[in-house]
Amino acid sequence: MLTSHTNKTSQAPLEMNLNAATDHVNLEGWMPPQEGIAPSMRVGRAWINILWIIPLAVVSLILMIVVAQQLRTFPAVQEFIQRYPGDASPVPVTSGYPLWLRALHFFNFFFMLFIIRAGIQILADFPRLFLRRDCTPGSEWFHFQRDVPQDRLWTSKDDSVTLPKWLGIPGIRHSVGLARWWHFSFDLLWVLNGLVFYVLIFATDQWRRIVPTSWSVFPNALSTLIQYFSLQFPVEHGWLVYNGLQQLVYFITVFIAAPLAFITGVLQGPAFSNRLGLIAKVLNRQLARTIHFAVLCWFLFFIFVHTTLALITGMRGNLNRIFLGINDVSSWNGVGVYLLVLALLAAVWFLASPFTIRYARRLQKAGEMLVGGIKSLAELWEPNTTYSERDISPYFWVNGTLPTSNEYNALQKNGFVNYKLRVGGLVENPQTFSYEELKAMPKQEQITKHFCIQGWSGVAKWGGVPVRHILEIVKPKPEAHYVVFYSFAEGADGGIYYDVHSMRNMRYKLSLLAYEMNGEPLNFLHGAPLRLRCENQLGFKMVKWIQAIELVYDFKHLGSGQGGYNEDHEFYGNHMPI
Ligand SMILES: Nc1nc2c(c(=O)[nH]1)N[C@H]1C(S)=C(S)[C@@H](COP(=O)(O)O)O[C@H]1N2
Ligand SMILES: [Mo]
Repeated sequence: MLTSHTNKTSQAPLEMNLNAATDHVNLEGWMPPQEGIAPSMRVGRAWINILWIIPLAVVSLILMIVVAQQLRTFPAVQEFIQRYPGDASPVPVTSGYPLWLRALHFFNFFFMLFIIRAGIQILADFPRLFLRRDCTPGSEWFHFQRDVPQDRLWTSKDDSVTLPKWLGIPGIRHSVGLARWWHFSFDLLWVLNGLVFYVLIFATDQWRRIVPTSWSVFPNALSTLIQYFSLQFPVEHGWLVYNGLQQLVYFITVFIAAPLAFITGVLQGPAFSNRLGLIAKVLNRQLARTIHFAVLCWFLFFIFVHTTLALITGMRGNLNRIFLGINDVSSWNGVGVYLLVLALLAAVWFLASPFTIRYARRLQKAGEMLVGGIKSLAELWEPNTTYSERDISPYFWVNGTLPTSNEYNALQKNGFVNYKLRVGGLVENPQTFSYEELKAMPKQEQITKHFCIQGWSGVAKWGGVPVRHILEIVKPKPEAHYVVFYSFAEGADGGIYYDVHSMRNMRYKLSLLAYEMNGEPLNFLHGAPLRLRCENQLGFKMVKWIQAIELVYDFKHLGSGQGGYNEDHEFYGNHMPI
């Protein structure tokens, strides 16, 4: 039945020019590795290697110890510590460390390890952080990549760097597609885990451990801080109440950092950002990305301090509580379980990257099953955020593999006067449109923000024909469910670049076949003569150098059947509103 829909279309030959990809990462054909530079941060005009933080932290730790020990010799400080010994809550928790709490604590940590590793991999795909949405090279505040070369075309793919396999997942260059499946799938599990945690702590008395109920939490926190730094630790009653410092830090981690990670995560996606207007203009993608990174730093700091203190302030007691739920300071059982858990985590840690490379397609499919549907709910929301002329970015990154065919070169040479856009497939009225005919159609202009999967963004003004106008002319048949865009250009791995969109997305007001950018004819690098704009999707779905459009019932027969070139070859998802 499928074939009856797909045969005899005018694009049948194009379909043959697609190529199938392997189901694993073929390391020979993959982007060659490229090292970055030490992560550096801008301070004024200078770039400072952030690894200086390590010696700086050691020196400040020593200083703080000296200061705290001095402080404790003052009678006023001693009185203060006596008055505020540390414990923050007047009401003790009576339910101990129930199994659900210990399980959620473990899963939280387990998910986070992989979320963090995959997150760093995503960052390495565009290893610069900006505050403003335009990503002009040189205006970043953080990077681990050299300055953008001025003497050659430097695409955003060129910018990606390789991470060690033990750090990133999967640790190969430009593997954002695969890293995102880990990141998003475990995000979903982490969010669900966190929601169950929120519900259960308030359904029981566990919330008292981490939610301050009295202003005395602040003097108690200060007092505990002095006590920790002076190396005479406060008396622990962790089974019953946490001290002020613990309470504040846990509260920030659970109720501020975690929700902020979620919010700044989804705001980096085009569907939310291009729908939420003002919010997205203030909390633009790059600011959201920067805050997302700051939250990562907080979590890394927290995990380090939390585990260090758990081990140095009564290791056996702490581990018995959190692993076994018993209030026993002398048994070694908790330590044994902890070591077993560490061994398990280490095994999974080192298997994650090779597994991802070997079973890339399965990972893509599993991720699609787990989060694909939920993510694509965002597409029900028509994108409507547009910008004004003065928001247009001074710099707009270029991405992708440029067209090189003789056919394209010939068309380009004489200004596309012989260009013919073919629109066929499951339509009542297959058509070809010349460049002149397209320009004579009702023109729409829109100033919108572009979101590349790698992390950069930019605002540009696009002028062209709304896709819905073309659809009205060719009249889709009822069984046309998807719209395929074929490029003149090949993809990085050979075979022509294509992508598949849902009918719904193509009917949205801002879906545009653009032949102008910023008031000028679309130039070669940005997709001349025609490129797609679909404002609730990531950039890779917006095919440049379009040669034909085909309406189809399904896309399983195209390429490797994943719904687009990068879906086939780089294991991206087909719906990409986030
Ligand atoms: N034909 C073709 N279209 C393509 C690509 C490509 O490689 N080939 N890259 C995509 C990606 S990943 C992005 S982010 C945008 C970039 O558009 P720009 O170069 O105009 O910024 O084009 C998309 N369209
Ligand atoms: Mo992209």
